[in-house]
Amino acid sequence: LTVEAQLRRALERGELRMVYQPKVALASGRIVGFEALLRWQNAELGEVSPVRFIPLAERTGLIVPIGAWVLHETCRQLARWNAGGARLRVAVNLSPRQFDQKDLVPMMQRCIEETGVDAGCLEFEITETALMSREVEVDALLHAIRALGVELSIDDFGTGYSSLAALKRFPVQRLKIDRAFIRDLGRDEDSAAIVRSIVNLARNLKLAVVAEGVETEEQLAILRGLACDDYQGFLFSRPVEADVVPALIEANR
Ligand code: G
Ligand code: G
Ligand code: MN
Ligand code: NA
Repeated sequence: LTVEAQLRRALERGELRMVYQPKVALASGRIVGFEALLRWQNAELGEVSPVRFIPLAERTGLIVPIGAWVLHETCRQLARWNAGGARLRVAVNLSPRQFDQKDLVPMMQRCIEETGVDAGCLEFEITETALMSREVEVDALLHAIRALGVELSIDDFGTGYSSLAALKRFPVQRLKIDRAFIRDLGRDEDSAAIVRSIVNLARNLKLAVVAEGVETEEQLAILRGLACDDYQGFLFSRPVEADVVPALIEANR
């Protein structure tokens, strides 16, 4: 079987699962939420990286049923984690191919209703490149998604070409600084200047700002000095299996 044929069967065979990477408030060190990340374990292919199969899913349109499964599964977990009154926020990645799905917003609404998740605790991450490639139509779609009560963040920020006008107009609540800039923090001064500029830009636009790919204490110290809100990265935790999440939260209290 080709990889595509294998991917077509992955859903019905139960080969997909979500893992969750904590996002932590810089000031308090508390877990504020997670990013949900898709994993595919196949008998023949082993564990296939999303870097490989997400583009395939996008090309073939499989991202539509897979994206619906991702959202339903994540909402189901989030509703359970928050059942005791917690208000963890979980972010799901949206592919630009899903923008073409006619019933995208109704599908999202169904997920929220069926799982009973608090929409205010759900977030979608959309890459800056995806947003800017189709600025005009995307605008209305973002407003429709936002009207569900969910939050929106711009992923991999700093790698695309957002106009300030677009940033101001899009109904987004958060910027995620691309990890390429975080990687070079402490190594080159340009990266520190870029990160500082993004944090200031977010402040001025009243957006929250998250650093991704934090791997060292040095990077964390620099981010703290810049008053970045939250961070995510291997330094705190790699993405973990769903059943590990409650213990991780408990240990972080
Ligand atoms: O999990 P990992 O860090 O290997 O992810 C690699 C890439 O795959 C990232 O760009 C991430 O955004 C993307 N990705 C992971 N899970 C999902 C998902 O559920 N949906 C979409 N559209 N992209 C995902
Ligand atoms: O593009 P997106 O931000 O959705 O990508 C998330 C990806 O980043 C996942 O594949 C995740 O495994 C990866 N990731 C998360 N933390 C780190 C980190 O500290 N270092 C590196 N190199 N990758 C990370
Ligand atoms: Mn992401
Ligand atoms: Na990212």
